[in-house]
Amino acid sequence: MTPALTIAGSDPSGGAGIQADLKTFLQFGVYGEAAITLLTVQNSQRLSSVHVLPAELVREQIAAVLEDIPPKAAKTGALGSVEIVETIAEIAESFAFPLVVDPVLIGTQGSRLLEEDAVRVLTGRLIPRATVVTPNIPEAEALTGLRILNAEDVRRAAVRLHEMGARAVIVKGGHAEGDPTDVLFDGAAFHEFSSPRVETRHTHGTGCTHSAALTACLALGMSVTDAAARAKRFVHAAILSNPGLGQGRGPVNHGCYAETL
Ligand code: PXL
Repeated sequence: MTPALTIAGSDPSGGAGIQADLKTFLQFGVYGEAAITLLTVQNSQRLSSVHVLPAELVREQIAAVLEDIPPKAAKTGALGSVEIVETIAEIAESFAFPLVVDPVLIGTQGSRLLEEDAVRVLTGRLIPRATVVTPNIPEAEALTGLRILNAEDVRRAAVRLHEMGARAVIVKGGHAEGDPTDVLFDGAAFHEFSSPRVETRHTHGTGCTHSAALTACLALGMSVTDAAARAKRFVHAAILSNPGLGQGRGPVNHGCYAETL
């Protein structure tokens, strides 16, 4: 089995964070490893608290994994603090495998999952280490300072994030109007991946599920373009077949692999 590592926060309701990542990895036949950065207390209706772990503990978890079962790809999700972002940026210099940076700033419930000051460290230190960075539109705006109102703005933000040092950028289109289009820029060309919009409130964990599927595909040796197409199809199927759980913004179906073949 091919191992992959997630460095992310815990969502006890199972929709987002490491829980979403591990379920998604397994769907691709990938062996999941998880270094935890923070604990949230949340369900589909509310997020009541966030408890960020000491950066040293995050460093030790990653070191333990790397020395024994080194992954073929890794992803980062919610990172919590400046110190954790700095620690991962430092360790990532020696990663011999692709790194997906999902620049989680604010959770589905509107709470900050990364200190405001950490945005500067994320753009200055971690994004330059990313094989792929996967912002949604609000995250792309926060990271670049650009307003994104149309398709041209999306491309401009993708170019800006590439200039910051990410080898490739996927700006996810779910927050725009109409059918969502993900835009991939790899420094040479733009690629677009579209799917029909699904009208549902059950979208909790879409971002995590997307970056986990992307990471699994990279771990399996796919190109970034193929992995981006696959991750897009997986998230669409996961939303479409959501299990209808929860009284608020319920989770997607992480077990939808068969529907994407
Ligand atoms: O979707 C971003 C995200 C990441 N990580 C954790 C989360 C969320 C959203 O709620 O809870 C732990």
